[in-house]
Amino acid sequence: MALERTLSIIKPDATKRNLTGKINAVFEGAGLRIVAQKRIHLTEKQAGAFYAVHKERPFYGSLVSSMIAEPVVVQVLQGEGAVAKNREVMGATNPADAAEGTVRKLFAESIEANSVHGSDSLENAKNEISFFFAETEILP
Ligand code: RTP
Ligand code: MG
Repeated sequence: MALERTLSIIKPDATKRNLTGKINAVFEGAGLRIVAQKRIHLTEKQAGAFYAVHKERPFYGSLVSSMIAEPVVVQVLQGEGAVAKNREVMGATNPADAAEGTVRKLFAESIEANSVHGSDSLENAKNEISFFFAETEILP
């Protein structure tokens, strides 16, 4: 399997509950290395652009509002097959469907306040990483 990078966001519901370290411990325990990380407060424009793919979905407005309610932690995770591995470690979008031991099973409050975002393909990962990070900020 190839060494990959994926974009992860620890969402406002989790930063608000001081869960950044606990979530990072799950990532690191699964063999994902945090090679870049910063805490930022997204603007409405940034959150709207980041989730533009969901623009027509009924939950778009509320998703954008929830993402700007509190700071988030954006990070680049690196590892063998990192994109799929991170999706596995995150668990299903709805925490009610998430497997035991996954971040969403452990920490998410609801389908929307589901604690983490993770890129869903290698191509999207590249685009999402460059949305937040310059190459010089990524230190493997
Ligand atoms: P993500 O993109 O955040 O990593 O999660 P995902 O692929 O599992 O979920 P996706 O379908 O891409 O949806 C993006 C985020 O929108 C919120 N959502 N709300 N109310 C709803 O029915 C609903 N569905 C999705 C979630 O916060 C989800 O993570
Ligand atoms: Mg998604």
